[in-house]
Amino acid sequence: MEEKIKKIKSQIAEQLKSIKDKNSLEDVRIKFLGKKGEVTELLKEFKDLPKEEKPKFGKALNELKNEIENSIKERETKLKAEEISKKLEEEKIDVTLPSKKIIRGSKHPLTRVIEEIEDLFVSMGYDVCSGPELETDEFCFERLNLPKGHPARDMQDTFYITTEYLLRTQTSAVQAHTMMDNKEKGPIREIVPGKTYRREDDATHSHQFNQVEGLVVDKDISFADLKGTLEIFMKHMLGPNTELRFRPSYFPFTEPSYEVDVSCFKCGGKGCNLCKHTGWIELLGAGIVHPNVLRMNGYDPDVYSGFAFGTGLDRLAMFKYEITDIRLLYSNDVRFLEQFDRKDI
Ligand code: FA5
Repeated sequence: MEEKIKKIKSQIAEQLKSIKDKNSLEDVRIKFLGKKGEVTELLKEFKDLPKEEKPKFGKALNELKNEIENSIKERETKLKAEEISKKLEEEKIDVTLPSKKIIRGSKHPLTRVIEEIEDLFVSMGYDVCSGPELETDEFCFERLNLPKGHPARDMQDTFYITTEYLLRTQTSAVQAHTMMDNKEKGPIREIVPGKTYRREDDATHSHQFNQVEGLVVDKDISFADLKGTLEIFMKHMLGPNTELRFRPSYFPFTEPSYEVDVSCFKCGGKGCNLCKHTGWIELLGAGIVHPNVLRMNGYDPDVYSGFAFGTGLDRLAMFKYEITDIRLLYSNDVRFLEQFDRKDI
């Protein structure tokens, strides 16, 4: 019996050393302590021992059983610890590695230009207004002194939905809405940035583009007010040395009408590729609101006068950022959009 106990002790120590997982540990437990295990067999043999040997081997067997149970428990605890540290090792992250670069967007050049214009005019007491892009012939043309069949309609061909509904060709269409909606027929100071549409498509003309309209109606509004306002507007957008040149032109809704050129901000008026060596860049249409337009939209032209102007925002953005093809503004090419400063997002 003594020999057997010794042998089991050395066996168990040896076997527990090579245990790698819970299942093999359970196998060892069954091998020694299970129903037919080696220690259980010894306990059976114990019954047949002579009486005088029983106390000695009873104690030894009990000790053996406790020793095996403790060793298995100890091994189990170690296994668990090993498992945890293995898992931690696998999940280890190197916090010193550089992080993934977050790609931030940048504001579209048109958005920049629109926001810049809005901030300026709001600071001068103007409202920022909008109107429908799907417009009626009445508001886009008729109420702007362009009756059906008027030859000036040819300058602005558009997309007709029906004979009455069309995609507006100019933000001037909102002029009539504002005058009609103003029930008190009081003063108006508004700018209208928005999308406009024409049947055109090339490097400087797009079928969809953006304009900003300006309208002021009040008593005693004169050409001087228009000139001063446009000077502030253009100097703010293109630099303090910008000069303006008013050329007589024709728009049915203003009289007199002007096309307004700005001195080339790239060459300062000396002549360069941008201004086609003329020193001037054509940027705005403007004029004194035609009495017919005031009258048709509920204002008495003997009491009120006004000025209006309109400019293409795409063209303004193209000049400001030296963009050569208008289609780049609408092609959503990230390489193009990325070039604009991100500081002020
Ligand atoms: C007008 O649209 C007038 N409503 C402007 C106006 C307002 C005059 C108030 C008087 C009083 P015009 O057709 O010239 O005018 O267009 C104004 C600007 O829109 C042009 O100078 C140009 O910058 C821009 N524009 C016109 N067509 C296109 C197009 N297809 N693509 C891009 N920009 C365009």
